[in-house]
Amino acid sequence: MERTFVAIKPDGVQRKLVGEIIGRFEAKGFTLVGLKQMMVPKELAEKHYEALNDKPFFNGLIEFITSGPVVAMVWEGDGVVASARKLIGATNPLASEPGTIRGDFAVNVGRNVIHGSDALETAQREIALWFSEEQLSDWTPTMMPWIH
Ligand code: 3AN
Repeated sequence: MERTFVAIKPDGVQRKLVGEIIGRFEAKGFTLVGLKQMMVPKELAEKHYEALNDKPFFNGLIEFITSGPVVAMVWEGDGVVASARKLIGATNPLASEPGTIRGDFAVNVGRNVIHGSDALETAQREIALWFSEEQLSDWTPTMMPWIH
């Protein structure tokens, strides 16, 4: 089953958007298999964003992502990598459609609330970077007869 990595950035946590964002992924039908709030070590931030390390905004991005708690998640479901990107919206919130998370809650590309893996291989890399195997629950809602 497909999995993707999603992280609510420090601005999203500061603005109390955690419940709203988790609710959108649940309502869509995806399954939460990993969740933790953490202060991000600088080394992890630099590895996560290593593809952007030649960009002029790289240092500011690392400073921002390590400035407060991040809520890191792994979501599972059919087509979840591309679908999560749709739920999240375009990188620049001014270009994100209303109805998307960034379209509804953000205006600034440097404070765009949330990250989602951009492809299947990226998702696998990011999940392995942020989570250990034992931090992920291997489950499906339908395997639990006491609620279905
Ligand atoms: P996405 O997060 O939509 O995959 P990327 O991978 O191009 O977009 O950028 C990663 C992060 O870098 C963005 N979420 C954003 O926080 C930051 N970023 C991208 N472009 C800029 C920019 N022009 N100025 C400041 N920060 C940026």
